[in-house]
Amino acid sequence: MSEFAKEEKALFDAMVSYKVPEIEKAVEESRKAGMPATAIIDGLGAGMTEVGVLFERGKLFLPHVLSAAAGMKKAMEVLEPELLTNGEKGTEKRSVVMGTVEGDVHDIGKSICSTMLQCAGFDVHDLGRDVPKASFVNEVKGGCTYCGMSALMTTTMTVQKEVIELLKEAGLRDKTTVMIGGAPVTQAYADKIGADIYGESASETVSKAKIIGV
Ligand code: B12
Repeated sequence: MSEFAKEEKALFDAMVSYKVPEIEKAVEESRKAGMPATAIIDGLGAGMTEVGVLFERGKLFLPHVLSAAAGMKKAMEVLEPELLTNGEKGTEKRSVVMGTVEGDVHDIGKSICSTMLQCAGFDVHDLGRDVPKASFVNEVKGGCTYCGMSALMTTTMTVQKEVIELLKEAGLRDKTTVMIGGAPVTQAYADKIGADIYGESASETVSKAKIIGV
């Protein structure tokens, strides 16, 4: 059992309550208990995933999801300075372009991954959401050696494959480590479209990016 099991549960429960003050309180309590910021983010992320499940089952509605997302955003704002000062300082920063693909506005999970990568010492160019395919390619041309794409819908995950094709056409595929993620994405899909890294969570993304990379 984790040293911070009590705090993990409190963070999870606060997210599921979708109430911003509850989320802020759980974050504050966890910090007081000495829980590392990355672990707090993982705890909140697990709660946000549960919010997604409850939404799908019709147990929560859109305003609840948006409120939970607002709580997550506030928590990230509070934790970010701590994460950045604790960040590992690599001798040479590896640049990553991150974005949610064209046609898709879901950006909570992508933003968590961006922050965690930044904290691990990567130079992150986060283009936001609904990012045109060409913008990923342009960032790679500009020097990013990692291309991270998030897709939360079965209708938009195909765009990840299309960007890989564009990278190939531009002769950049071999110079790029392609990372993909988002709820409908799987390792099998990553293998099928020829991505280098599949990240199920932000922490998994960071540990894989540290090992695998051009
Ligand atoms: C929150 C949410 C919204 C919010 C988004 C707010 C925001 N700023 O992001 C709002 C309300 C705006 C929204 C809108 C819509 N949504 Co919505 N939404 C969700 C919900 C409930 C949760 C998503 C989420 O934030 N999860 C929590 C985060 C922490 O998890 P995550 O994103 O998976 O990220 C983790 C990993 O996947 C990974 N990861 C993520 N990105 C990346 C990237 C890389 C490179 C790597 C390596 C790893 C990685 O690490 C992350 C951290 O651990 C999901 C349900 C679900 N189960 O996913 C539906 C869901 C994704 N939405 C859905 C739909 C249909 C829509 C709408 C079309 C609804 C509508 N009819 O208008 C619109 C989309 C419009 C558009 N063009 O994009 C469907 C998609 C169905 C499908 N086709 O596949 C879902 C599955 C709900 C459902 N069952 O119906 N939504």
